[in-house]
Amino acid sequence: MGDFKLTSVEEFEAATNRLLETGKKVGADGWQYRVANQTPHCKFGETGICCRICSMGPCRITPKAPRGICGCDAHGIVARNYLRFTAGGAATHSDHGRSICHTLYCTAPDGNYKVKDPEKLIRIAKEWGVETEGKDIYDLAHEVAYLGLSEYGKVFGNQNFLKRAPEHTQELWQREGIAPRAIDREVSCSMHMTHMGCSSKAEALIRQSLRAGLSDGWGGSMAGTEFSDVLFGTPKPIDTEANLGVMNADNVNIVVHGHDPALSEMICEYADSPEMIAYAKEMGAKGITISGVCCTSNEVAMRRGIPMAGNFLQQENVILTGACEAIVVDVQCIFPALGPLAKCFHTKFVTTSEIAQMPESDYIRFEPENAGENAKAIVKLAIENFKNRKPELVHIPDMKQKATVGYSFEAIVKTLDTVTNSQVDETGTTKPLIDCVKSGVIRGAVAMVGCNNPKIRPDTAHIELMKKLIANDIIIVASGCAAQAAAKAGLMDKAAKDLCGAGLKRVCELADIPPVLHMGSCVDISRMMILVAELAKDSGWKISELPVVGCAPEWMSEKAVSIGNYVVATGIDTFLGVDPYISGSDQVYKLLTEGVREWVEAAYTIETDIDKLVDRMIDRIEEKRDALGI
Ligand code: MSK
Repeated sequence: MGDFKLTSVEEFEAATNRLLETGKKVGADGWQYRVANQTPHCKFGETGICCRICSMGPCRITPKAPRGICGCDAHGIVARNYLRFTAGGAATHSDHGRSICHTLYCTAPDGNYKVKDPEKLIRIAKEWGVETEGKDIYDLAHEVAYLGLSEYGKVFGNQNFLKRAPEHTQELWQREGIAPRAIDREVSCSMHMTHMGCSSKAEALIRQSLRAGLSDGWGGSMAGTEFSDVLFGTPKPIDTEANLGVMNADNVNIVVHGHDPALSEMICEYADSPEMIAYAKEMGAKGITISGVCCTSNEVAMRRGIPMAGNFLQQENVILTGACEAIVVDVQCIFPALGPLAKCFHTKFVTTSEIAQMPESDYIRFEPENAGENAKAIVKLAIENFKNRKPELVHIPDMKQKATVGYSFEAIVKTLDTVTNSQVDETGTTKPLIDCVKSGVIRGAVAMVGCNNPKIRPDTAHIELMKKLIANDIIIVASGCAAQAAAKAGLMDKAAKDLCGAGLKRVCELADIPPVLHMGSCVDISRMMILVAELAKDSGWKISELPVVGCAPEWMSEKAVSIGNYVVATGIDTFLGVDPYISGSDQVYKLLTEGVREWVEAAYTIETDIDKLVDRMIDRIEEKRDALGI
């Protein structure tokens, strides 16, 4: 096993505690203290039975008051809240995808953004019936981007990307009336259905939750992923490092945080320029280190090998190191706490999007047209801030692990082909992977996704579940903050193969992969949908028959609920470690954990006991194998 050792959650916590000590010296706040102030949480909110959709309330359901003022019961209230939660997530992911489409529309050979993967662009154009012959690649980019943008408000028909699903899945979606139409329509329709005096029937509201989720996973998120690849390149395996130790005390540290790679790509480009490096040296630093937090980090790690400083609940830690010259954010999952926290140090908190504007930040609005000059201005701002560091406050935990990341669908197919084929063909298929599953060398796969949530000891669920799954020969594909948890622990180091069962270990050796494959950011769960769709087509099995499950053990955001809905609606059983505020209605609970199986051949399992959660996933995978007779 050599010198390889996982980093434990206890070690993560010791590092955080040391940083909180620095925070105390400067009067800094932290999420750990705010959680203490906010708990116990309101039981009505927690169980989903508080309704504040109109101004007659808020109404809260109790045994003595079983209906709100309008007469809506607990089931209607819980289901309406659930649908609104989903719509929030679907809108957020999809608007990210829309912004990427806009960036693609703004590409030019001499512009800020260019087409880096023309083959993928041509592939999508052909898939969408766009003539490609003899066309200039930028004209094609604009045409496809325009079509992508039109998917948000298309007047008739369903999402274009649905045709990528196996026919059986498409038939289920049509049969159940959940094939998503225009993306914006599904979000609007969800808000309309939940308005006072519209739907209060749980079944109708849950059905729309699945449709809104599908408009995200097979619509907006898929556009976000595919067009990001066209713009910045389709990820391939690349080595990087993870955890706070990637920051460098001798260098200017710039941390990028959020989700949209359009900003971070440009920051990386300028920070790497000889001009900026020379300027940093002039200002007394040895160089410039860019690192990332949350999904922006996943984006630049996968394409550039930029190190990952941490995941969601570690965002305050990067400032607490006292060595962060600037934390530059785009959209989503950014704590408003960063503004006041940055003021306790010399750190510049730079917001860049009109979608995510926060007090106590420097707002430098980022658009495709000014991306180059503004990225340069931000990098300069950070460099000039180096001199304001307070050396007595600087402490970077000496903690990082090696990780190999960048397993896009294309990269997985190509890499796993090497397990059974010495001659890898140009495109590859998923058949070698299916053979591994059929023979039992790999028992199945878990898509591990989602955030951190203070309700769960941060990262514990991710790491403990992954350890047990790989020991049982179950391969993991991971995205979002779950992926970063794995990377911080060391589970994306190829040496982690020694923690696997004999079968998975052999596959890792032959294919030269870690047992946990980094598939990207939150929107990249669409890559996982493409993977299962191709596995189903190549194997002749239905998606719901594959020994594959989804899991979000520490999820917290509305986006995660939207994701859960499209993963279930695609036919993949999904396991949650945090309750989505539905325990106040046995009807809604039963629908989501059993009833939807009749519609889409999959359902949720909600289990807050992590040991039970992992055992139930393994049991489910083995049940599916038995049913297939493999
Ligand atoms: S960043 S949505 S905390 S995964 Fe995508 Fe992490 Fe969850 Fe945000």
